[in-house]
Amino acid sequence: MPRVPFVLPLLLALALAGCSASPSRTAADGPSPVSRAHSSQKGETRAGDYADYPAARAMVDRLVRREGFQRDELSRILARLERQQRILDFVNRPSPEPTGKPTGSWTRYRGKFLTEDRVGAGVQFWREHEDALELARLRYGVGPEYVVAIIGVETRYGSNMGRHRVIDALATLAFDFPRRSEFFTGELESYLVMTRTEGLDPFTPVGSYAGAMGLGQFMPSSFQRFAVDFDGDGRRDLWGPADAIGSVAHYFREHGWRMGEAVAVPALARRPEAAQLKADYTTRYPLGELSFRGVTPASPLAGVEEASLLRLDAAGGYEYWLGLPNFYVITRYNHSTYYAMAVHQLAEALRERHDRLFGPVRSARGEGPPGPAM
Ligand SMILES: [Ca+2]
Repeated sequence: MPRVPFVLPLLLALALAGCSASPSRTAADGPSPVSRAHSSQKGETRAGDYADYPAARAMVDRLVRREGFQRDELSRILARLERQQRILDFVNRPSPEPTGKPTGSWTRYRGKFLTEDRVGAGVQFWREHEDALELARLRYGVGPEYVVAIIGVETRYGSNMGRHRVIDALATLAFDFPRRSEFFTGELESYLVMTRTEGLDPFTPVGSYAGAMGLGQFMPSSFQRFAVDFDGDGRRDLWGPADAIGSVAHYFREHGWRMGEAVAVPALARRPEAAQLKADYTTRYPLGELSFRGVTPASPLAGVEEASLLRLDAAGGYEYWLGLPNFYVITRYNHSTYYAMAVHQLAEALRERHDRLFGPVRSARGEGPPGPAM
């Protein structure tokens, strides 16, 4: 989700999505069982769970002052917000202690995304939206396989876009999750601006537990900065495939995607000391230093002088890769080595399957002339 500085590993998000069985609700449904339980514990009378929160009132002041909102309009919205205790329970639960030993976590993570089902559905999505994907390639210089892979990992091509009412999710994390309150308060403000701009009822959209929306799971601030109206209907609609495709490609371009360049290459680690080297998408090693430490690319890397060292905790032992600038771009979507590698490997599987079935249409690996900027 651009997100998307996402606060938790996607795997945990998936776990929550999996246990989120309740259908999306509307305000007319009344308080959720969770909110009601919370309110009765504190003996409160419900008038919106956040109507009297100082932080919520301060947000109203800012939106009135900076964005020209009507105060009474915002007060009516505050009066309908519902705390989502389930989200708080999820984000506050203890994370597992790192053991420092291989656990095969990458193999399990990869297995969720690199499935026959997800590759097949991705190629179908690609065919259905070929025109928009081709336009995105020309305009932003991002190959279709990476746009499709992002949408595939985020929402399985739009089939699982989340069931949480976005405004409640954002308010809950803004006002009841201190560690990230600044971030989510900003997102809630961006959301209210977005729904006003787009003419949406702020209580209608549903998304992830963190307020990520649509096929590409954009956070509201990313909507403001990177969403595009790609089908020309005058609206930026994250739930519409064409706008989602254009917006994901635009996000990549703005974060420095380099058309046609490699993303990551497998590496060989010839000495056990490799396990001691710091390894994740933020690292930068000159290839000469890595070679000195026994880590070399499995195939020649022309024109590359430095790379990130990536260590994947695969069943059967660590797997090493070298991450290139495009790999880092994928992590701007979700700050996780595993996430970016799953996107990369799904993209490669999609490209291979697509080209085998339909031929390498137009260009391979997103290569081609850059189009005019929007
Ligand atoms: Ca549109």
